Amino acid sequence: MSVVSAITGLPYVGKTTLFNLLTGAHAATGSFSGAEAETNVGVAKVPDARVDQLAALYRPKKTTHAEVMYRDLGLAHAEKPGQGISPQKLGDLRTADALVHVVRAFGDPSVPHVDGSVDPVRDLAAVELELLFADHGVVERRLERLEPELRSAKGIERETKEREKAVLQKAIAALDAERPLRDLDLDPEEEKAIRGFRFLTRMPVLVAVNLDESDITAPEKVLGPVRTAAGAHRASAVVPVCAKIEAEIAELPPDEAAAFRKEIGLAEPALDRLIRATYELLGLCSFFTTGEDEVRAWTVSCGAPAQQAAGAIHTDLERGFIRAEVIQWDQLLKAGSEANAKRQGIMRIEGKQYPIKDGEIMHVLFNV
Ligand SMILES: Nc1nc2c(ncn2[C@@H]2O[C@H](COP(=O)(O)OP(=O)(O)OP(=O)(O)O)[C@@H](O)[C@H]2O)c(=O)[nH]1
Ligand SMILES: [Mg+2]
Repeated sequence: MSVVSAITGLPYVGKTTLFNLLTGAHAATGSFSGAEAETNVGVAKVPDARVDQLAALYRPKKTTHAEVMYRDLGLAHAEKPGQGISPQKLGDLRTADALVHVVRAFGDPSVPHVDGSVDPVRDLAAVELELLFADHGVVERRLERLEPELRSAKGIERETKEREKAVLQKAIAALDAERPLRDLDLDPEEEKAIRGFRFLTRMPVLVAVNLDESDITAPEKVLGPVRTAAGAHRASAVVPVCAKIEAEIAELPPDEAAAFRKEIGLAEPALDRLIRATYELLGLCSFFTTGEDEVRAWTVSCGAPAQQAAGAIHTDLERGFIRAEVIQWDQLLKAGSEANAKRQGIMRIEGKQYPIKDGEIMHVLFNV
């Protein structure tokens, strides 16, 4: 699986600047046309030093990092909530795995703010409200259409629709109270009944707080209130970024970039922080396949059964899965080679149900 993150937020908060920084793209910034512009699409390589170390051992023909796809889509500054997202952008949002909300915390007077002042907590609430309205509209329309359908439905079909109606009523009650659907407790059956709607307020949210350069070394003053606001809801995380300066740094050669980061007090690139938070938020892990041809990282849900994880590589491997040879990446590095690891008995044989862990190397034996 390749993870898809949708970058959203009010106009002119630094979404495209962040997108460029993450994906190495050069999409136009500062044009104030994000809401009308086409969605920018780009791919970020997931930084993973383990992959690089494994590549140094195997010296493969090809080294492939995992990827996260980013979509940069603007919201219009709506007079009334519910008018800010165009239908096409709604689709781009709904089909993502996670949202990245960019909120502006930088003061720069040369960059206008649509609401006249810098207030990341207010902006966060404004965007949430916009998403709430979008979901509310979907639930309302579906409930209206369900009534006549229910009158003619029978048997199992009727039961299914009754269940859908009950969950949608729970949903609308939450939305009426301005609670995002992430906060709704649903059992697996209920979850299944509404999964297809891909509600925006049920998606995990990463709040990227676009800081002033001067706040990098002591960001909590700014981040604290955002953490409190975001933390009031489930499935959310807060990550500081400094989009403009970090985008400039990302253009430098790696050693110069590292020196510059150190100088201004940034411990690591924004990409590393954002991707780590995304994986944590979505409960994702990486496992590796290794060999002379390719060393490669794959993304799966943490604890996925080995057979299902094999499906990330190829459906044949899942279908014809027999067993897997598994070892933690650092144990293999310590052993120096797979042959040594086998001799030492630290390369284990695992079956279909084995829950894969972060950092494991897996060789799948299969037969189709
Ligand atoms: N000082 C400062 N300016 C920034 C920062 N991030 C972005 N900007 C500036 O803010 C303006 C808007 O940035 P964009 O990245 O285009 O913002 P956007 O959210 O994509 O805007 P739209 O797509 O038009 O809604 C540009 O002039 C950027 O250079 C930052 O961290 N600090
Ligand atoms: Mg933009």
